[in-house]
Amino acid sequence: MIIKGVRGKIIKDSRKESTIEVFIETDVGKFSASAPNGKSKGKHEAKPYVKSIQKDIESLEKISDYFSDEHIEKFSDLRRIEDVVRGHIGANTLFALESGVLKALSKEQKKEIWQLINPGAKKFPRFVGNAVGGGLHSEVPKKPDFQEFLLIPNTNSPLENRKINLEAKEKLKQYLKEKDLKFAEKKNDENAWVTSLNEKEVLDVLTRLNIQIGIDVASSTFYKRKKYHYKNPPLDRTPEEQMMYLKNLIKNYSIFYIEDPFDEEDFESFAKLLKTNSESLIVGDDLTVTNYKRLEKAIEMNSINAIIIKPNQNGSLIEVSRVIELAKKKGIKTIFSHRSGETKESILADLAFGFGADFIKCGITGEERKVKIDRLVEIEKKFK
Ligand code: 2PG
Ligand code: MG
Repeated sequence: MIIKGVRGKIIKDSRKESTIEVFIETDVGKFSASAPNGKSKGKHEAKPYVKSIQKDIESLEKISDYFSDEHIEKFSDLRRIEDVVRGHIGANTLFALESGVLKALSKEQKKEIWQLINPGAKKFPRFVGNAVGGGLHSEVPKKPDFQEFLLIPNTNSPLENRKINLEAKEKLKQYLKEKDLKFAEKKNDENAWVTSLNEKEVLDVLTRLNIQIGIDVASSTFYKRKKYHYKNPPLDRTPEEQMMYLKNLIKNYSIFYIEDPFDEEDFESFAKLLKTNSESLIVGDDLTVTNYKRLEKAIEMNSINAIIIKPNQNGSLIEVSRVIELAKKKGIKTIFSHRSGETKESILADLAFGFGADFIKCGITGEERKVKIDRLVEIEKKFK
């Protein structure tokens, strides 16, 4: 497959913020793909754009002619694209570009995108669905300090996963109405329920559902000057107090999945928590930012037993595949994840399935989340 030209365009994500869509013209047709946008970003994530979206678009157009020298035949040939663009574009632009290239390749070779990664893929990821939200993703004055309350049905069937989470989210609406007098049926950035309850109260509500529970503490967003600053209710916790608090929550609510329980630099506290709570998933997101070196450090220090994979935290899909390979080799579970600002791009589902992810975190409702869930259901149908 030969790329004849490339260009970019600014589009709006689900939060109405600007992101990039990349268009490529090839000898087998025209394709496009877009990248999502994070809000509670890790400090060590790759930069989404070198200087700005507009500047990345201009750079893409300047190097557009250089792609035609490269014959792209398989997933690993993306390396050649990366050689051409190195230093010229940021992670979001690169991810959108490589996604477009995979779409073209899939058309040329009459294969599904996931087949380009692993033609023998057969394991479906379990869903991690954001049902109730707080933190940076919910713009109301009173809310839980934790960013996400997640439902993780215990099934590998996307069809069943989708059904269970949709029904659970409807039930939650009722339960929240009963418990939260301020509940207004509003949804946040990721289409999760907005509530004025605090995290303990939300967890009380969630336990009524009988589904495994996860939380994304996103704790770097409220860690300053060596303390975690809670607002609901107001209380500052030292890292030791944070440890005690989380251990109690894990025990009292049988929490199965805990993402970013400590600040993004605190590999040690992650390790202490994992030591006593290895039956739960201790998940790195801002800690590891889909970065090979940071995963190596987390492995060396025994900080995590699960890692969030967000392709646009890194940009390079070749690097993403190295990160996954290392995680798998070390028995670390992988969770492919959307961003809080999403687009109607469904490629995350193909990547998660192709790479044999253990979980996929892509919300429960909202058009931008639904396309990814539905794509997994579609892949599942082909196996029946
Ligand atoms: C997270 C993500 C997605 P953001 O923290 O896990 O849920 O949020 O995209 O804002 O970084
Ligand atoms: Mg996170």
